[in-house]
Formats: sequence, structure tokens, C-alpha cells
Amino acid sequence: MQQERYYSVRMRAARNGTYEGDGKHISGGELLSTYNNIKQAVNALLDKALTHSRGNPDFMQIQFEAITEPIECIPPLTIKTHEVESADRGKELSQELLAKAGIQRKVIEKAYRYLEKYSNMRGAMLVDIHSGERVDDRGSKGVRVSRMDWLNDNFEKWAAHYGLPNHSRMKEALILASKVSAYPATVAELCWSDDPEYITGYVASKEMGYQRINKLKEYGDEQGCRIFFVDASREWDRYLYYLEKQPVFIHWEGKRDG
Ligand code: WAQ
Ligand code: MG
Ligand code: MG
Ligand code: MG
Repeated sequence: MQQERYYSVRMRAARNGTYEGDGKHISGGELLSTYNNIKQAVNALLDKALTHSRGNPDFMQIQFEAITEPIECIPPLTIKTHEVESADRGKELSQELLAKAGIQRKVIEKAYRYLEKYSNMRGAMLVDIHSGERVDDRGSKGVRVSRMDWLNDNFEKWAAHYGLPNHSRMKEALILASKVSAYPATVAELCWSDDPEYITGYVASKEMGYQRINKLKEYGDEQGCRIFFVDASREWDRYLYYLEKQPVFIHWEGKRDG
């Protein structure tokens, strides 16, 4: 599977956007592709951004580059879905799950307050689990996790095994959460979409797995969230390298016993 050469393909689209990264974030995407599939990969990213519910972009960048490092293989997180009746209950449940993952209440509350300050993120905020301070210095760019994918055949086997729909949004989110949580400095992640029509989000950690919550915001709300709760002081550069540069394939080994 990893004999072939792979390319990292990335897309970023914005409204009133520039090369410097200003404007309203519309859509981003990242995947790994073989040389023969680059056209298809670029088209998939183009489609994702041209038909986006956050609006039509007037700026888009798509780039690819060959990967020279070995690609790490990581299993997908286990997955569980919680049904709640309201966004308020969903937020409460997300806080309970974060607390279960070992994050102090005051840190969780502080992290939630950052969301009001940064409302146009295209990456993740990194919050220190000891101080509750935001520790990346990327402003509204945040840290964009990249160079990751899950080969479709293997993903489809996994989805069929668990009776889950072949859902590209869930696939993308599970790829990211599985990559991010596999690094020991990540204690937990909190996420919901900035797309106004998508209200399901999740809390993830290596031990707890990917815990989906069907309602974390109201329909129409364009405020998204991606927070990594981290304990990374001693290995900050390595951690950032892992998130942004380490190539990773998610791979499910299959289960004979169900
Ligand atoms: N790296 C870091 N942060 C990212 C990345 C990335 N590669 N992609 C997105 N984000 C951040 C960014 O701030 C976005 O505004 C925010 O996350 C939301 O991104 O049913 O669709 O792609 O199981 O809109 C989760 C539930 C869906 C899926 C999440 O997020 C399910 C989603 P979106
Ligand atoms: Mg997006
Ligand atoms: Mg996405
Ligand atoms: Mg989005």
C-alpha cells in the first residue's frame, strides 16, 4: 500500500480572500493522492469549495507536493453517537465528555470563551490543559492539520462493518481526529462544523474514541469550533510538525469477531 509515491493535495477557499490569508474562510481540504489520481483529487477539492454553504469563494488556492517522508499508518478511533434534544444539552454533554477525558472544568470554560473571540478560524486552536491559555500563535489561521487520508476501499469496509453511512464529512473528521489523538501530547479534541447546515460535532480522545453528538449548535449558525487540548510544552516543535507535516494513512485492520 505504501510502495507507491503519494502527493499531498491541499485547498483553501475564501471570500474577500488574499494570498496572505485574509477574508472569510469558506472551505479547506487536504488529502493524499497518487500521481495518476491528482486530477480527480483536485476536482474533488474544487467541487467541495465551489458549492459551499458558507458562500461562493472569490479566492482559491490548490497546491500539491510530493511526499518524501515515510507514511505512518494509524487505526481509526472507535466511534459512538449520542442523540440529544437540544444544542444546549449537546454542549453540556461535550463538557462532560471533556471532563471525563481529564480536562479541568475551568479550562473547558475558558476554551469555550475563546470561541467568541475567534469566529473565522480555518484551523484549530491549541489550548494548554494546565493554564487554559491558547498556546498557538496563529490567530484566526489556527493550526491546519494536513497530509492525511484513508483509502476509500478500506474506509468503505470499515463503514459497512459498523453499519455507518459512507459519509465524506464524517470520514474527513474521523481521519483528522484519529491522526490528532494518536499523538500523546493531544489530551482531547472538541469540534463542530462552521457550515450553517451541519450541526453534528464530536469530542475525541485516544481512550474515549470519537464521540459524536448529533446537535452542538443551531441550524444557520456559522460559528464553528476546533480546539485541541494539549499537554505539549516540552515538545512543541515536534508536535506542530506532526500535525502539519507528518503524512498519515488511517487504516482499519478489520475484525473477525465483530
Ligand atoms: N486542521 C485544523 N483545523 C481544521 C481542519 C484541519 N485540517 N479542517 C477544519 N478545521 C477547523 C476550522 O477552524 C473549521 O472552521 C472548523 O474546524 C470546522 O471545519 O458527522 O465538518 O470542516 O461525525 O466545517 C464533525 C462531525 C464535522 C462529523 C466537522 O468541520 C460527523 C466539520 P469543518
Ligand atoms: Mg471545510
Ligand atoms: Mg473539513
Ligand atoms: Mg466548514
